[in-house]
Amino acid sequence: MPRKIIIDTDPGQDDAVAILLALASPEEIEVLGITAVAGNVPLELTAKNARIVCELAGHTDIPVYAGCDRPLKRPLVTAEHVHGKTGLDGPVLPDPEMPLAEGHAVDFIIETLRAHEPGTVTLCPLGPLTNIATAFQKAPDIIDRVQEIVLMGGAYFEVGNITPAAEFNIYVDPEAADIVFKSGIHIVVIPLDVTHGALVTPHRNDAFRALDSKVGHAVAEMTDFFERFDKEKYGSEGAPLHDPCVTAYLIRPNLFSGRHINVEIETQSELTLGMTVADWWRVTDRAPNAMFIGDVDAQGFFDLLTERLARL
Ligand SMILES: [Ca+2]
Repeated sequence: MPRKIIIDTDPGQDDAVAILLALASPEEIEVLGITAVAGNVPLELTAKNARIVCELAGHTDIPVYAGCDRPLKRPLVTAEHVHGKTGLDGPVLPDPEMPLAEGHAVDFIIETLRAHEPGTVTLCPLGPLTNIATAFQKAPDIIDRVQEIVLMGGAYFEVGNITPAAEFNIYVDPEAADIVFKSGIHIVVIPLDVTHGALVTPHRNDAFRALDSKVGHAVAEMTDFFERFDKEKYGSEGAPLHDPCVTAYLIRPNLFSGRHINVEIETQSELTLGMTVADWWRVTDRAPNAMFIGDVDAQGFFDLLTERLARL
């Protein structure tokens, strides 16, 4: 039985690849819907980009909802410096024809969790956690119904990418992240420590291009685009592909390894706002609340990704 998921996302080229991987993997993943949130770019664009990606995958049947347009308590911080003005800079893709689904993303999350048997729906946040936290605040009864949360966010050894101390998704809405990490739900965290090991090397990007399909070319061009920024920033041989690690984890969890530890979110300090304070070395007696992933079989991940994208 495929796992039922809701993808909560702020596309973003890497979000796009994560969505494509999910839609290409119906044996393992059933996408109940996609909820857009403000993050890499403003909501209007993330809601549009999510539909562009569904159409690219030939999946206009997936409902896409627009959600929260700003963090719970703070002004929105965006990342056009990484993702470009549209959020999906790189390939030339047509504007979507499919409309947004009617209703608010938060209500879709609430109604979907209430409509399914408890413990059968997984949430996959790929952006700031605003939609998820808002749903938990509005309908606390759904918290116990969530099977698991598998999210991209945070960092321990790699520390920060938007500030020296914080990863972008958590930094943008630390109060929302705090609510999610304190929810008691089993959380799998895919931090920068992992994604910085999943670099799109020229050889790996050539493999996408060699698929010689609309999807293969689009993914290669997306990666070409944000690679420029990351290569310059990190001096690495390619850009990390963050969000697809979430959907890859759902398909092949044994590509990943980590530790069940306590993770708390800094919401007060100006200096370290949005830091994921991860007790990797278990130096406190704070109760574990997350499976914090520390390592990925990078080649296994790229082999899976290329094999699945070939299906679209
Ligand atoms: Ca994202």
